[in-house]
Amino acid sequence: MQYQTDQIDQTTLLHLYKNMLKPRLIEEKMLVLLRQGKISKWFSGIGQEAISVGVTMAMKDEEYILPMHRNLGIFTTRNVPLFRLFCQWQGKMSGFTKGRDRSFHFGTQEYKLIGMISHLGPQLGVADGIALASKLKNRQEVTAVFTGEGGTSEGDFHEALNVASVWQLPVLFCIENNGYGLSTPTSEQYFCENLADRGVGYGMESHIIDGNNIVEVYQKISEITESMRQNPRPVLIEFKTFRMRGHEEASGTKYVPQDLMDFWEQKDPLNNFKSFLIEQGILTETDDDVFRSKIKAEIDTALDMAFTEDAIVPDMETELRDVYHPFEYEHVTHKEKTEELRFIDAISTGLKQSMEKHTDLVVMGQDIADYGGVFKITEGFVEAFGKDRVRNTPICESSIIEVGMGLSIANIKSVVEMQFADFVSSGFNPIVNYLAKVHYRWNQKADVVVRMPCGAGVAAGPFHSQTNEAWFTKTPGLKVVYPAFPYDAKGLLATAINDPNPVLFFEHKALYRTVRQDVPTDYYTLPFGKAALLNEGQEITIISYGAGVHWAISILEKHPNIQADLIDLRTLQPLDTEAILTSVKKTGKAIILQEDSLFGGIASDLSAMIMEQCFEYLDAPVKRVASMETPIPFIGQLEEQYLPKSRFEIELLELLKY
Ligand SMILES: Cc1ncc(C[n+]2csc(CCOP(=O)(O)OP(=O)(O)O)c2C)c(N)n1
Repeated sequence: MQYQTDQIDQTTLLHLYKNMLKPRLIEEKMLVLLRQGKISKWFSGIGQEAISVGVTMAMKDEEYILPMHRNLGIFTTRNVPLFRLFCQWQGKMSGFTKGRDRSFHFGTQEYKLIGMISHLGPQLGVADGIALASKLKNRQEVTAVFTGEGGTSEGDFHEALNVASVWQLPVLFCIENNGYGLSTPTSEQYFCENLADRGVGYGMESHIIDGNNIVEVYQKISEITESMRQNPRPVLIEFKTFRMRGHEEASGTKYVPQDLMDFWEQKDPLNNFKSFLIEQGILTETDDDVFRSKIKAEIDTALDMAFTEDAIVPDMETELRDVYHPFEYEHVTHKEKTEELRFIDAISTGLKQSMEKHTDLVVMGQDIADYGGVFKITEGFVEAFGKDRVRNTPICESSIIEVGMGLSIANIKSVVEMQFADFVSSGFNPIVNYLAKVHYRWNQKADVVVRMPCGAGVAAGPFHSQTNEAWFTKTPGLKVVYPAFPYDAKGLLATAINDPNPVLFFEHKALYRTVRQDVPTDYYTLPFGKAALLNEGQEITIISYGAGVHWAISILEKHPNIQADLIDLRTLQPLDTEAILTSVKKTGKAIILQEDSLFGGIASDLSAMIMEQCFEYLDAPVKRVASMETPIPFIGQLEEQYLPKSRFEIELLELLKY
């Protein structure tokens, strides 16, 4: 192996060596512990250390790195204490996830390392978000993110590279091409010669680097990152390397031809570099022995401490408390002055006032900048706040939600507009797996609001009419808001933006231009978890939200003699259970009206909750009324039949007679 060391001093060369030696020795120890049954699983990075170490040493401490499961060398080079790492792997309290997630699935702001989620791809978009924050704050910083060659087949890879290049974000995309993705060889993973060639398609500079040559990695990445700091842009690197052990230890390497193993064994990054340093007189065997015994002693001490630390004692309260980032709701009251606003205007003004209040809040979405969004909610925003903060995005829901996550890591709030709530399915993974779980996993806020123009009644067919709140209400870690009136929409949107947790904010399209109300002119907030009692009566409790509230109102207007409590839930997570239970205990009858089709919707949970907690008070079975169990049809008469409005009237009258 050739090493071009003219520009690197001897201290740095030794540093590079020691930094590779440490993860190697830790791994060797882990393999022993694995055989002894003392640890459960191990993903080996043996043979790939030069990439982790070389890149990390080329980065500045304040710059973020997003590593994968084979990047132990990144953690050790950033000097994460071994005791904490071992506690993390052992699921101990002094680890990074309180026993809630395993191996390298954690992040730490202290060391500016943002670990992966199992799904591999999402962190590529998260890196875009962190880099966007650097760019917006004019910090000359690079963000480095890692993926295996297998992970490059995921859509997240394409989306993240595309966004980074359209927005010219300073992201160093590092592909570790180690020959296999689990058992899949590269020939079954992609159909081009080099993955670096993909850079051309993104208009992105790219390089191929020998991932087993520590000097080449360090030298080239140092040059590239320095140039990226001066001239912010994304760069794609393909590191050629090889996975010397199984995908994880238990799965072995039977499918790897022996000659490949032998070939790469010769290219071992640590052994080769050691020989070179010895040849050059920079290192002696004695020095090496000293380094090794020092590192081994450090490993043994840290392991002893980690093994002796008490096991975590489960406590339900702690587990539940950590699902959400703490949020102290601040009630901002408004002055007397009001203006009559349509639902859509209330959202637009609310968003605008929040942009004024939070001066670095960023909004992102398709066509939201000069065009003002398909519903015109952000019309005029570019003039008011500029294109940095009002960002048109390519069509890439996953990536943009991941960007929101990255901004949050860098302490910037964001609001992401789904053009239609239906399209959130293309960004589903980062919402339910990244944003929803990140606080519980490692105490990181996901300060992102996803605006969801939803709902039927506008003859828009199966892909522009869904009300898909149930996809999210069942996922711990998310908050779900669903206003029915302009006043609520404006105040709740302000709260959603103040709240540092991920919030799905549903806006029913059929209400946008049909519902008007006097709305306070200035900024105000409304609390989550507080339903509105819109009508009071002794006979029955009607529970609904969104457009359902308006259907219920119109039926009550048609039957003025019905004495009903009408509860508008306003937020579904958190849910105002007290308002529901108090009302049902008074009336003894409950009917729940939901626009979504019945099975698995929130009405089913409300019904179960009422049965469990109000059984002795009930005079009739709890009734759920919802849409048909079909996709949403297009033409008016089919849609009307699908929706529950007319069935609601019949069921309500039936239940009253019970
Ligand atoms: C979305 C998703 N699909 C499948 C898996 C299972 N899986 C975990 S790692 C892996 C192989 C990854 O290969 P590569 O990206 O090349 O990284 P390497 O393990 O080789 O370092 C697979 C298939 C996963 N974690 N996530």
